[in-house]
Amino acid sequence: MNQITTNLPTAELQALDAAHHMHPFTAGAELAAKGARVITRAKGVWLNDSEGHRIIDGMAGLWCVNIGYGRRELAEVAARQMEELSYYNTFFQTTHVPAIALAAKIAELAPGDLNHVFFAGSGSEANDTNIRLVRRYWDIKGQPEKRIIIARRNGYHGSTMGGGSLGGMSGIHKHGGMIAGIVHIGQPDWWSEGGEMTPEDFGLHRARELETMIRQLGVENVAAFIGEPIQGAGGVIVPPATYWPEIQRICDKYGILLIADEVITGFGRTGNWFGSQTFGIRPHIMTIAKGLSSGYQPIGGSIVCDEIAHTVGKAGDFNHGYTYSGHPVAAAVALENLRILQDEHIIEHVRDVAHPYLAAKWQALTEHPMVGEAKLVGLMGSIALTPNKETRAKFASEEGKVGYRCRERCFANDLIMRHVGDRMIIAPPLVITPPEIDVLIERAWKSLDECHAGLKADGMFVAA
Ligand code: PXG
Repeated sequence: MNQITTNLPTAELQALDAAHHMHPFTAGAELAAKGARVITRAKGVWLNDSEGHRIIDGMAGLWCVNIGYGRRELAEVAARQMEELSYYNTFFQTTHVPAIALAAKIAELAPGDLNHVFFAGSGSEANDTNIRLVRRYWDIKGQPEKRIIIARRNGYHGSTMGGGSLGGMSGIHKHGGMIAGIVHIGQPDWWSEGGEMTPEDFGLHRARELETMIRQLGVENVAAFIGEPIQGAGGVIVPPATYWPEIQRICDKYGILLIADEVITGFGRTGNWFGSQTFGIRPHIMTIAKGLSSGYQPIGGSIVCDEIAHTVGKAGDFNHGYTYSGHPVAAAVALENLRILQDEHIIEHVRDVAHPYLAAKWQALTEHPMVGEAKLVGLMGSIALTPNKETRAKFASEEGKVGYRCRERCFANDLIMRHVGDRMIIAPPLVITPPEIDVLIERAWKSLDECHAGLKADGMFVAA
C-alpha cells in the first residue's frame, strides 16, 4: 500500500476512512457515501482541512482544547517525558514524578477538601471509577445496600457501560443496555420542559424530584447523585439559579454523596477553575478529563474528598485501576497545560475579556427571527431555534432536523457550531480573542440567515 499522508487526494483519504475506520456516534454507511471531512492541521482556534478551508473551531475540538491548538511547549514536554520515562504503572506500590506532580497540582486547584486524584484515561473511565468508588465507600461504612446512583435524563457521562448508564440518553441505552442500580430524574431544561412555570420555580421543581426519588427508593439504598453543573452534550442546558442550591440541600439532608461531572465545565470553561465554583456546588467527587490536558493527551480522573479517600484507603486494596492510570506522558502534558492556564491567566481572560465580549453579541442573536433563548456561561453557550419565540414552540419537523440543517450551513461557512436537537451550541477554545469572536458571530449570523431562508423556502418554518 502507498504511504497514507495528507498529500493524498481527499477522495482517496475518505475512501480509505470509509473502508477501515468505524467512527463514534456515526451512521457508517451514510458517512461512507458522503465522505468525512479530513482535518489536517490546527493552530489557536483555527482548523485546516484537506480542501484548504480555514475553519473557526467553535467547539474546541470536543469541548477539550482549552488552551488552543498547536502549543509547542506541550510537544516538548511530551518528547522529554518519553525519553526519560515513557511508561510506568502506578499499581503495586510504585509511582513516578509526573503522576505525583499532577495529583498535587490538581489538589491545589480543586476547592474544599478535594485533595486526592484517581487517574483514568478518559471521562467515561473516570465515571466508571466513581460508580465503584461510591459503592465501595458505603460497603466499608457498613451500608452495602447503598448502591443506587441517581442521575438525570439527558445528562451525559460517557459511553462505556457505566458512563452510558449514568447518562440519561435513551439512544445510548438502546445500544447495549444499562447496568443495574442507576435511576434517572428530570433535567432542569426550562426552555423545553418548563411549561408555564417561571424558571426559578421550575428549577426547584426539578431539584425536588431528587428528594422524591430518594424517598421512593429508600435513603438506605441510595449511594450518590451525579450531575454536570451545566449539561454539555445534552445541549448546554444552564439550570435556573434555584436548581443547584436545592440539589445541594437535599444531598446534605439525606447524606447522599454528590458527584459533579466536570469533564466539560472543569479547567476554566465557566470562568472559574471548576463549574462547581460557578454554581456554589460542594461535591464529594469531581469527574475530570478534556480540559485537564486540553486534549493534547487522553487523560481523565476523579478528584476525591478526604473522607472517601481516607475511608477507602484504610480498608485494604481498592480492586480497580487502568494500565494507563496516571500515564507519565499524559500527566506531564496535563501539568504543562495547567501551568499555561495559570501563568497566562487564561481563566481571567475568559471571565474579564472573552465572556463579556461574546455575551453581548451572543444575546443579540435572539434578535434573529428563529432564535428563542440564548445562554452563555463563561465560554459555553447555546441558542434555542424556534418558529415562535413567545410560545417556545418546537418545529413541526422531527426534532433535530432544523438543528442539523443549521449545522450544515455553519460547516459550509467554515464555522464549527454543533447542534443538539434544535439547539445550537458553542464552546470555543478559552484563548479566543475579540477579533476571533467577531468572525465566529459573523459566520453564525450568516448561517442562521441561510438556514432560515432555506426553511421558509421548504415550508419548514412552522410550529408543531
Ligand atoms: N462526562 C461528561 C460531562 C462529558 O461531557 C464524558 C463524561 C465522557 O468523557 P470521554 O473522555 O470518555 O469521552 C463527557 C464527554 C458531544 C460529546 O457530542 C460530548 C462528550 C464526548 C463526546 C461527544 O457533545 N463528552
